[in-house]
Parts: sequence; structure tokens; C-alpha cells
Amino acid sequence: MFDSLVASSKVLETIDERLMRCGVSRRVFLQLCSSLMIAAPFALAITDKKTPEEVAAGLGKVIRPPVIWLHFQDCTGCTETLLRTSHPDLGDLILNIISLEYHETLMAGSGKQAEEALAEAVEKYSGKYVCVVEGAIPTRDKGIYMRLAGRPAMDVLADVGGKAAAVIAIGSCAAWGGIPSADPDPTGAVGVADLLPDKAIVNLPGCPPNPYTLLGVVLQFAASGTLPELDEEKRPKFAYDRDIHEQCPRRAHFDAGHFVKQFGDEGHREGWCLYELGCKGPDTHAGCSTRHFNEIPDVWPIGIGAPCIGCTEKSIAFRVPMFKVIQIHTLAAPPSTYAPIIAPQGKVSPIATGLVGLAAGALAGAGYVASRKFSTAEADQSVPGSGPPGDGGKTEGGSKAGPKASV
Ligand code: FSX
Ligand code: SF4
Ligand code: F3S
Repeated sequence: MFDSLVASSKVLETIDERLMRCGVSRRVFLQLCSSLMIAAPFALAITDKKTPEEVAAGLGKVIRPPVIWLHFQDCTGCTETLLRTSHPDLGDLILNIISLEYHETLMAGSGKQAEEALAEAVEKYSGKYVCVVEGAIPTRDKGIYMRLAGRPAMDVLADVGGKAAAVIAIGSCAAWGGIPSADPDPTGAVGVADLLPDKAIVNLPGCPPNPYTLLGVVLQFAASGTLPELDEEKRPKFAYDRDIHEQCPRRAHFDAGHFVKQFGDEGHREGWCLYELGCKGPDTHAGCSTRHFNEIPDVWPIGIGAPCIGCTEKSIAFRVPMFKVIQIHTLAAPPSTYAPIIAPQGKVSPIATGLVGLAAGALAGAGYVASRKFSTAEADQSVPGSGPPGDGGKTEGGSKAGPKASV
């Protein structure tokens, strides 16, 4: 798709050369390669290897990709998530692997110096750099609500993004407007794709997103000049191919009908399912349930007891109220994972009768549990979506019905 940086650059260092020069240990680099393999186990050319050693050997030969990082309307959380790894040397390592040419939060220079650094980087690597955009872009009133060195943010994006080989919109704000675009959207905030419709763009929504997803995309681009396979929202499939609910550690409680009714209640303290507190996990595509933040187990919203707000989904986050209960539309809802309520009927051979007899008890038990869970009985407070006491029909669509069970 694009010229590989490996082939086109004569001036930049390889990752191996840089790490050696900076005294970064092999062990730390292998640790990062292992983390990348976990974050992107498939659909990413650079991690499609058997061992971390093989991944490291391939990546070591890659020229450090020049990255120009722009900040628009944001909280800087996307940058913070990249830097706040739990192992300080990993944060350093990431900055050694990419060649960060311009980044307003991290660079020492400011004012005229910073502007000159940006212009120089754009000119030097024109057509070859990766432009990472963090934050939404205000468009109302000709974009006057944000200016950088006197230029509206829209113009800066057109210029710097326009000359990039590829643009990565990091965070929900850059992907589709995020928080700044929430009603009443005073600045007319939009995402990058709205302003650069003809550009190769990868969206990494999340508020904030997982830093390894960014690293994986940038490194694949640097290594092979290609971008990973994207979904219809321009999100890399390797990181956004499944919904939170599919692999949520609280899923067993959802299946068993154990729902937290309010923050701090017994169920909350026991780690039950947060669906009735408005968890959007069943409709949200992201890898948080298996790839936690800052390399600390359980550091992600549901892990710390907060319902998922659907921060990677354009139609949910900052659009649907945080604690509003949603209907479940995916096949990930039981009983697709459970025994059917009504067992299939048919003639049974005498030989099979004994086995069926053994299974019948189990099936009847499962059927009873499932019917309790998916019964629409008003009185059954364990039905998902029946809402906490006093819910008053806040369930989406004004209905108190729970997940749609397709038997
Ligand atoms: Fe937005 Fe990034 Fe949310 Fe914040 O800056 S995606 S508000 S975490 O950090 O842009
Ligand atoms: Fe996890 Fe939310 Fe699904 Fe409950 S509803 S299992 S908390 S994703
Ligand atoms: Fe966002 Fe939900 Fe993950 S709120 S960080 S997608 S758990």
C-alpha cells in the first residue's frame, strides 16, 4: 500500500540500533514484544510469529517510524495512557521505538521553537511519517474555537495530516468527536475522518484506548508499509473484533442472573454483573476485558466496579446516558451458551433411553435456571433489565424487558 520505511529511509536508525545506543536491555524489549503478541495475537503481520524472540528479531530491523503527534480538543488521557505504563522502562521503550518528532505535551520547546520543529519534521518526512491525532477538531464558525500559532485546528490538520503517509486518530475524540461533540456540541467538534475523507485513516477509539493497539498499528506500518484490516468504523479488527460482554470476567454472574442493583450493595462488593447499572459491554467492541490498562490486572472500568460506558462506540459513548440500561442485540446473550429451555423432541431409540435418562435431570435443571433468567415475569428481579427498584422504566426504549433471548 505504501512504501515501506525500511526500504525508503537512509537516515533513520533501526529499532535495534537505537535500543543498543540507549542501553535498553534485551529482556525489556522481549517483554514488550510479548505484550504486543498478547494485544494483537492475530491479524497483525508483525506479531504473526511463534515466539517473542522471532517478533523481536523482525522488529529490530525496522526503521524507527517518524511520528508527528497533534493535540486538539482533548484531555491528554490518550498520551497519558501511553506513558503511564506500570513499568517505567516500558514507557521509555515505546518512545525509543517510535521516532517522535513533534508532541506538544512531551517536547521541551515551545512557541516559535515548537512551530519550527513541526514545520521541519513535516518537510523532512513528507509523505513518510505517521500523523497521530489526539482530540476532536472544532469546525463551527470556521473553526475559530481552537487556534495553534494563529491557525485554526482544521487548517493544521489539513496541512500536517494531508502530508502524512497515514493518519491514526487516537481516542474517541479524534475518531468521531468524543466528549467535545456531546450534546450541545458548542464547537461543532468532529473526528479526523470527517475532515480528511481521502486519507488512509485508522481509528483507535477509546477514552482512552489501549496503548499497545497504537504501537501495533504504527509498527506494522513501519515494518511493511501496510495497515491492519479495519472494520466499517475504520477500527483495526485485531483490537475491536469482539464485544466486552463476550469475555467479561463478570459474565458468569450475568448468566446466573446476579445483578448489582446499586453501587456499594452486596452484589457490587461481590463483583456481580453491572448490566443493571447501565453497563454497555454487550454492545461495545473493545479488548478491555482481556487487555487491561497499565499492565495491572483488573485495571479497566468493569475491573474496578464501574459499568462500561461504551467509550469505543460512536453511537453510545457520550450519546446514551451513562447509567441507562440498554437492550442486548448480540448473540452473546444466553441461552446461545446454555442448554435450550425446551429440549428438541423426537423418537428415542431404546439404547439411547438410558443416556437420555441420565441427561434429563441436568437438562431439566438447566431449563429451570434459564427459564428463571429469561422469564418476563414482572416479579422476577433477577431478569436482566428488570432494573433496580425505582428504575421507573429507564431501560432503553422504555421497556423493562431484558436481553432478547433467541431460543
Ligand atoms: Fe478524548 Fe484523548 Fe478521552 Fe481524553 O486526549 S478520547 S477525552 S481519554 O484523552 O482525546
Ligand atoms: Fe460484564 Fe457488563 Fe456483560 Fe455484565 S453486562 S457481563 S458487567 S460486560
Ligand atoms: Fe471503554 Fe468500556 Fe473499555 S468504557 S475502556 S470500552 S470497558
